[in-house]
Amino acid sequence: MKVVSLEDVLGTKHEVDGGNWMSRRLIMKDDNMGYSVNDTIIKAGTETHIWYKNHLESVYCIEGEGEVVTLSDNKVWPIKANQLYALDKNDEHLLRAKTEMRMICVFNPPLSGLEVHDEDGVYPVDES
Ligand code: 9YT
Repeated sequence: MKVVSLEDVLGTKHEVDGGNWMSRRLIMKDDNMGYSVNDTIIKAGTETHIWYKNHLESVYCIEGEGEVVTLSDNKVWPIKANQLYALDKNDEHLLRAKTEMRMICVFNPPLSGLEVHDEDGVYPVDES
């Protein structure tokens, strides 16, 4: 087994600055777990357009509050600490952070670890 500390990732290439968010990549594709795990900070007062067309993502909020708007139906989903949302339909959405939010993000298939969103809020397929 292995143990990964947040401190192992801070200041490395696996601490990825997405502008509205900082994603600390704890488990990645090369760990061969079949999923990846990030500890992500969403900056207070931001709105981020996200559309993971190539990935399923579960997001567990452990600090802060905000909301998700699913764009297929314009539904607003308030999210606060101790709640998880699952983008089980590759849902295109807006993520609005009312306060700073800390999220544990699990991706299937796993991220390689260096991804940032493209202009549509998408992560590319990792074909390596
Ligand atoms: C919660 C969320 O989707 N934030 C965007 C960053 C992404 N989850 C990541 O790579 O950690």
